Amino acid sequence: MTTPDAQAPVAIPGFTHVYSGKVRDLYAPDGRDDQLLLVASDRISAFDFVLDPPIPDKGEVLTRLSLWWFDQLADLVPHHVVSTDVPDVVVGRAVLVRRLEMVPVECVARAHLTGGGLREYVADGTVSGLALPAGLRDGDRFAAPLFTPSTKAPMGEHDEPMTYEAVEAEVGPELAARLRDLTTRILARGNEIAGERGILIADTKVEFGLDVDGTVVLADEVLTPDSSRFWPADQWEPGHPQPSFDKEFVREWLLSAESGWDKASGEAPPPLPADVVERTRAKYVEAYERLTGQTF
Ligand code: PZK
Repeated sequence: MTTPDAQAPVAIPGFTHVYSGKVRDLYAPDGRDDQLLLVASDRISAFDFVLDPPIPDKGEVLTRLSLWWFDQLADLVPHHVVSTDVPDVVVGRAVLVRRLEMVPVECVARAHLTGGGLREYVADGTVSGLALPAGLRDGDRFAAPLFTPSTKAPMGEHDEPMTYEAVEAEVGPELAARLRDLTTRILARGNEIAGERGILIADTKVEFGLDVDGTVVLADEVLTPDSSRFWPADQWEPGHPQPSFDKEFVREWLLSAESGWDKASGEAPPPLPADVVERTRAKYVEAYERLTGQTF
């Protein structure tokens, strides 16, 4: 007998489940092919594992944050949201969206040097093939956000960095230039706003689609802690890895002796203790409230 999955996608009347990522689920409305229902679960991932238990309200916090950002970005780019009038079982954590032809490139922008960008810089002195000055440290800010696209790998595999020329070859030079311009502007705008509220957005991944007349539309979720690295501005100190705004307690506990987990074992991590779950929930709510100025 197998253990029932407490975090499996729910049945939604009038919709058919079509796909699940680590933390989100996608449904199609029965009888129409021009829309999708995007559901943010309370699942959380760390070190490439989906953890147990879920973080209460995470899906709703991230959905509301993403909706708020779409509005902040509306003068830069149209977005895919049609309605938040969704079935009761997913109310608050789902949006009905326009079904688009998705652009087959992960559009990443980096405002700070860290993660995969840092690894390339240390190896080659470049980020996404662009030569950078010597002596940059983990966490340093670039003069302007860099476009560092990657391939869309199937789930379970890792996205691979793509050069800008590879994006041009994939989608054509005109669309490639539009994706670069939009992705870097979205992060620049995000940081203008977040900076005033004590949060740095080190990098972000956005997805675009094309509507029926070829207009580039911002899809998926935008500028959430799941799609971006949020750092507390008051603790920013280049030269070492920065504390993660949302998953700091999760990662710290998993790597501590207390969890009994060995990251190198390949085994699934143990269930998170209640206080780690509660403190993590509080960080998502804090990010939402600081950014939007609204009470969750
Ligand atoms: C689409 N994803 C990723 C997101 C998942 C998977 N507006 C759209 N039109 C067509 N396709 C997509 C979107 C959007 N957004 C997004 N895959 C397809 C994804 C959430 C949950 F399981």
